[in-house]
Amino acid sequence: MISEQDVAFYREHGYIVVPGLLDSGTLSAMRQVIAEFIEGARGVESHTDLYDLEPTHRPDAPRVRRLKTPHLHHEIFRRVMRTPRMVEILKQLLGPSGVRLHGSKLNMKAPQYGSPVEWHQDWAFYPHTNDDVLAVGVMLEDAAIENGPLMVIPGSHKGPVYDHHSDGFFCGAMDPSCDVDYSKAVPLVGSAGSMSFHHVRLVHGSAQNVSDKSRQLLLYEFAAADAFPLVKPVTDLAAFDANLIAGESVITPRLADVPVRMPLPPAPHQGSIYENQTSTRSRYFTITGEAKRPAMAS
Ligand SMILES: O=C(O)CCC(=O)C(=O)O
Repeated sequence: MISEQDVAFYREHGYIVVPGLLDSGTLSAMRQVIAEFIEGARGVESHTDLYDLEPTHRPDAPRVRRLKTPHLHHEIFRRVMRTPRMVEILKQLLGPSGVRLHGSKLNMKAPQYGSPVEWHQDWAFYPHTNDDVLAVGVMLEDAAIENGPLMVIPGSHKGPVYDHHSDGFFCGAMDPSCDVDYSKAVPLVGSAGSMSFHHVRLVHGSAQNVSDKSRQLLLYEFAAADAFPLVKPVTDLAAFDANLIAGESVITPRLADVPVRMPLPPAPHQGSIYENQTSTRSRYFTITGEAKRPAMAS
């Protein structure tokens, strides 16, 4: 449980960081599993249902940018997704109807070349019937200012849904010249085992990792049980309900007066936010050094 002041902070600013939610045994077990997954990318030529690869990836020198939907690929991610202390916090933040997993991803930022993520709102990707929806960032390694932590614009979850289009197609990135004051960005830093919670409408992004320290961030997207997705409408209730981690099945979506801009027509480059964002016309974060050079043979 978090305090009433913490809940009020989340409502006001759109995020909160809670330290020490994951124990060191679980963290090291996850690191082992992840190392095996990364090694499994050896020989892989291009993106798959599991791997999103860095632009400098080579089959003989694997560079993995993301594990897609890790909870579908290993039991440990399904277990962590039900961490009791995290679920209690989700119930506090998402309200009484219950909590449902919407999706998961494990973003890796390897030293020197780990890719940036352009400013965006998750809401632009997956609007729901109400915005009691958030993402939990499980820090699997220390997140510090130098290794490309998630950064957020406090209070922006109360503002508009920004245009994430380029040349008439969704591109999953905001135009850096829009009216957001990026000087107000707050880095969500913490030691391994901490978790951040950020509102689905909060503007956020992160820079390339140019440090010598890796940054792995496991993201779970959770929605209130009565928030129904607008982009891929529910047709299989049993499959939908299988993702409930608290509460009961709901077939009466709660409709809130929320601004929605559909991610349509779809981005020309599919597969991940990194791929979607390749079609943006102007970038905020620079891509430098190692991330630009072809990978060296190991
Ligand atoms: O990994 C990061 O730093 C940003 C992740 C993010 O915002 C996303 O994948 O939607």
